[in-house]
Amino acid sequence: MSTALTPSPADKFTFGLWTVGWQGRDPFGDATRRALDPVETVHRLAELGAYGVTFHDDDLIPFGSSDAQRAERVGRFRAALAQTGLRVPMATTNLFTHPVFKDGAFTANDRDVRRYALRKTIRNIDLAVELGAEVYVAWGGREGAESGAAKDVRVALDRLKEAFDLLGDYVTGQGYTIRFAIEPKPNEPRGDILLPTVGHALAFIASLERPELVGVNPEVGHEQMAGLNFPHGIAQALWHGKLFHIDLNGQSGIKYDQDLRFGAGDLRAAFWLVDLLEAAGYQGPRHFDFKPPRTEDFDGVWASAAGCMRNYLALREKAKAFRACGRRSRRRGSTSSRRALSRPARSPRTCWPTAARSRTSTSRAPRPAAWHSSSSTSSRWTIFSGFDAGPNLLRHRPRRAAIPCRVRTGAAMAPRRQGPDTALTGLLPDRSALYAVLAEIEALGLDLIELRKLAPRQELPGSDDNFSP
Ligand code: 3MF
Ligand code: MG
Ligand code: MG
Repeated sequence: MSTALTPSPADKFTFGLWTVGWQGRDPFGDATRRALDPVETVHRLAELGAYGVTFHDDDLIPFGSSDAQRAERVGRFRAALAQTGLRVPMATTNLFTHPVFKDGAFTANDRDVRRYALRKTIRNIDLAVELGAEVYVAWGGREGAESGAAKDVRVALDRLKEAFDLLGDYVTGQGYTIRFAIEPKPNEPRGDILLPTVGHALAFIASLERPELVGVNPEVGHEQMAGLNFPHGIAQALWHGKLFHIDLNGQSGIKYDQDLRFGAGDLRAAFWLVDLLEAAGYQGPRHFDFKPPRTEDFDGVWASAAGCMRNYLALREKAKAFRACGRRSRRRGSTSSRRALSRPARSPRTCWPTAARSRTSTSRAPRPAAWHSSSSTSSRWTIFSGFDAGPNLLRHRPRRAAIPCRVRTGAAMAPRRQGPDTALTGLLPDRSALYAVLAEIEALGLDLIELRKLAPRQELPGSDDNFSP
């Protein structure tokens, strides 16, 4: 098999315990497969070349377990992770299976249920952080209604906001760096679910007390169930700097949530999705939330998990070939290239507003999915970039003492002193290179304050007049 199609941990493929562990139960039929031991899952996924595994609290620790049973289950899981090197980049809460959540969890009309849902979530956040998770997904499958009289939607949204504000206070108070990702879904199991699409979730997040802690975890099939264009939703999430995580699977049009393996269903949308994620420099896990068909035995389960990864890699190869083809046509003078499309309408000096002047304007700057501003940053950065082979400047002004410049991206940016600042200059050949630099800044825990594009061959800004810290 071609190595390009052989998954390795560097590809960052992850699977939920509940995916390969799905026993085939559906609204009309019982289980067709036995339960899988999470330890077995960890070993099998590692053998297949996955990077990590994710879980709902109840996937790992069956609901109602005693403290001793809990400790034993977590201990065995931890040991399997240590043996295989598999990571746990994300965890989530099951707030939908137990009958207590029949009317919702964070938005249940019964206050005791809301309080219990928060307690259950907080308990699992503690475990997620212990296991090294960076993202905590929240899918509100029961937050909805079948009847207009059953829920006051505006009050329910108040309750949802209260829940995320409280969870944000909790993780901040604990000193955790974990961030939340809301997973939208239009319906199923409720007739209508709150925050049904990526767009609804993005608008909701802006109303929170700590919006920087919350992003989205869109799922292919969930948007496609509503007939929406998934890559467009992802592009907008990236544009807002809110793609904290992603659920990959397949769906054949507007019907129930099929959770097919990735690449099945709308293959064309899957291609554009992979092309987008790769071009945007998305750094997060490629997480599969799929269901192996209930007609399959365990050979089929693992074959379909392998198929998800192989399909992603095949589409990644196709996207590379497609982009290489674009580069060749650009050399022949075509204007229908990504570069041409990314050329702003406004003049180059003003195309991305200065974040330092208006904090909200940072939302307009392209950034890697993992980028977010952090209050614990030690330095502030300015980046000037000219994709059109013009000069580029990445300028860094330490708030306190100067820190060594450690940004070493393929873009080969050279540090040089400019008065009190350290500037990095170099050519960024394209947006991907810029995203790589931004990702590195993110990895260093620094705060981006300005992103500005220069005109081709425009002089590098030499004076502080061009620099607005
Ligand atoms: C339902 C889902 C969920 C979420 C999961 C993670 C059971 O359609 O997609 O899977 O992804 O709860 O938050
Ligand atoms: Mg689904
Ligand atoms: Mg999902």
